[in-house]
Amino acid sequence: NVCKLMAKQKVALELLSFHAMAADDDVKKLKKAHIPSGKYFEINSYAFNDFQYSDEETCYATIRMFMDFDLINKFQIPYDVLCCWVLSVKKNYRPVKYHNWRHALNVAQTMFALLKTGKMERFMHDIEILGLLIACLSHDLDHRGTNNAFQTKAMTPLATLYSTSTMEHHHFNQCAMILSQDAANILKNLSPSNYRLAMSKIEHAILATDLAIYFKKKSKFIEMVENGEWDWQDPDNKELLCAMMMTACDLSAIAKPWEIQHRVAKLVAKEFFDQGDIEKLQLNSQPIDMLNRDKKDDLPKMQIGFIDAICLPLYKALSESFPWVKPLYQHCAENRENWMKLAELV
Ligand code: 5BB
Ligand code: ZN
Repeated sequence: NVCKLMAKQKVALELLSFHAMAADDDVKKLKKAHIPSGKYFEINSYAFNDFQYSDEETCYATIRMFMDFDLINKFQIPYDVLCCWVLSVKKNYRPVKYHNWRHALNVAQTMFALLKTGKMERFMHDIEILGLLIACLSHDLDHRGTNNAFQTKAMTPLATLYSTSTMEHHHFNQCAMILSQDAANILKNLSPSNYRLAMSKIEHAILATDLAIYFKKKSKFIEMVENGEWDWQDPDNKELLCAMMMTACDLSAIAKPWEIQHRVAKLVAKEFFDQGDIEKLQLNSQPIDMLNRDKKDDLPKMQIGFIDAICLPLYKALSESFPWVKPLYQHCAENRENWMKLAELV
């Protein structure tokens, strides 16, 4: 297929110019740094707040998560390789308003909290914990602040290359590219079979962050939970559970304390409106309300719709099978109340 080949070539060219590994000096500096405790970062808390930390500290918090799961020992990750990987991942996020490195860190931290505070660790093998952490940190790599529908509408090379889950395939590709660099390959000491297993877990987890995939899978999950069928060791069920966990983490800004949720929602809106502006000006099309800055007063109403249709059902189902996850559900419900007040619906 000539069209696809050309798209591939175009994407490859784009990557050559953008793709960046961490600089040697930055790796050396991070390697020497003292890593503060998990307590310092409140890394176990569902109320983790990245706004208070410097860029350096976000790297320390990331490394702390690998330490506190003992992944460095268990998978023989050379410490300088871990430092290089973290810095390279961070560098391959773009400075867009919402889908940036801070979002990736927050998603990974919520996964950490689900596993530790939510006590879901006991359902996972070490390789799954490693895969989930890597997937969370990598799941939006090289996001351009525009969604899948935009890629299709604007006929970007990425949309030609991947017709469904366009961005998510690209995020995984970026993730694999960073890992393919020897200096950043934190999986280098895994056995070949474990390596393949980790990569396939990572791929599934990243692709699961496409909301379209979530919509396809959620009914089965909710049904299983309602029927009290909780054999999470069954491979199919485990894959479904990991997918639901990825979405729960990806959307977890909605389940933060109100001050954080309010601030993040405004960042999400800004990024959406930037896309809407491009659609108006470059594609000459009328963006949907969510992307249209003329509809910015509808933000509280949209958040309520988002919470009711997507977030609350997910956190409810998760906390029914994992009671220690309940705080996410409660925060989300509280935020719904606050948005109701702002929408002047109460
Ligand atoms: C979400 C699904 N979408 C295809 C249509 C719109 N909906 S929504 O009505 O539930 C909606 C969600 C509408 C507005 C929203 O934000 C306005 C600022 C949101 C929303 N989405 N609000 C949030 O706080 C967050 Br977090 C999110 C998730 C954003 C990332 C979703 C990436 C999807 C890419 C396809
Ligand atoms: Zn995301």
